[in-house]
Amino acid sequence: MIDFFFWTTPNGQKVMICLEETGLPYRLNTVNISKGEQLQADFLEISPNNKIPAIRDNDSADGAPLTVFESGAILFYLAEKSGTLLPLKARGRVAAMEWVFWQVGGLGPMAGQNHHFAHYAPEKIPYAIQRYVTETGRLYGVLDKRLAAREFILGEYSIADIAAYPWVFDYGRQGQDLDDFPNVKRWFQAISARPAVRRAREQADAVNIAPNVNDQSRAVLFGQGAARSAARAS
Ligand SMILES: N[C@@H](CCC(=O)N[C@@H](CS)C(=O)NCC(=O)O)C(=O)O
Repeated sequence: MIDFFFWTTPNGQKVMICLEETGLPYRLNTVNISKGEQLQADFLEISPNNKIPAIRDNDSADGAPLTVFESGAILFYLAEKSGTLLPLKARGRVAAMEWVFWQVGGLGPMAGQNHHFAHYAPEKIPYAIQRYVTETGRLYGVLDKRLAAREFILGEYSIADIAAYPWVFDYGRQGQDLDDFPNVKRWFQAISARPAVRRAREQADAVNIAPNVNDQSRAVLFGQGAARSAARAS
């Protein structure tokens, strides 16, 4: 059994989809990041960067519980454990690394800042909003080009698609129009129709339908800073 530490965000959704696709048995543990549950000591033992998602595999290969934080690392771990969603040959594996790293280092952080400045920041800063809407659009364009000659990012459906999909899910909130990216649109519709993806969405909606952003959650999520990290560590 895998313990899955989850909240209903795109990064949490990636791992939820992956678990549903692989069929690996798991137990859902919610970590309400708006209330600061990611800062509790037992969670920090598993995820020292105080972020979801994280997992603990209680049936790891060597028999001892194995914890994994960072969504990209978790996707690779689950794909390898299940023997699915990852190409077997070296070239395909390299492409999987390229596109999962592209998502965790590019699409995720840029779309995340896009959400932040457009929807969560207490003041509207036009330059910041424009900067991240433009960069998100550029990344959609990169994905669109990649998908022009392929059904999915690596050809076959894989963890590269699972990594990117939840970050495209909110395209409207990111100031993007999928009609500008026809290959992304086709890809998005194909993934949205997958039963595992639907199950993952239903589970997320059952946990938390409305995003909970208020002054208190803003203080928890956006007021951490180095001083708080140091205080926690001591
Ligand atoms: N690079 C990390 C990012 C994870 C992340 O940003 N998680 C957010 C939710 S999507 C979180 O837990 N935030 C809580 C916090 O910052 O305190 C990953 O890919 O796993």
